Amino acid sequence: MKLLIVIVNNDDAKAVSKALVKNRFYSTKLASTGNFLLSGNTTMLVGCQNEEVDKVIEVIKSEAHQRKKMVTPIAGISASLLSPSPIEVTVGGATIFIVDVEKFVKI
Ligand code: 2BA
Repeated sequence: MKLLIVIVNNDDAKAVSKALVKNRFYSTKLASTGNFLLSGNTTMLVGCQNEEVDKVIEVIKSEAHQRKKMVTPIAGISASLLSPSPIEVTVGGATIFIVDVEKFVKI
């Protein structure tokens, strides 16, 4: 079994959630904050069988699209390290960590 830790932009979170449910995958959503932009994103925990990992990634990919955005670092670490001028960052898409699950129980 695998656990996918999926970080998606809040703009894509609803569509990704719906697509996961539609494809019968179980998931848990956590409100999270990106440390660079300090803007809200959504972290999803998706537990699935090893052979389902590619399908989960495909479902996420179909709903989370990368796009470029100009942002001005105004707060937090990025603001103190970078110039105050707007910078281009890639937002959207998904960042996915895939980890082995040693044991899974539901009681
Ligand atoms: P944030 O940390 O707010 O980062 C938002 C976007 O800003 C990133 O998009 C990337 O395009 C840019 N960025 C982040 N750190 C940067 C840096 N040190 N220098 C220049 N540009 C930087 P994504 O890479 O798509 O990441 C989206 C969100 O996924 C991140 O939000 C963070 O919450 C999470 N994330 C991405 N990579 C991670 C990692 N290796 N570990 C933990 N969380 C990660």
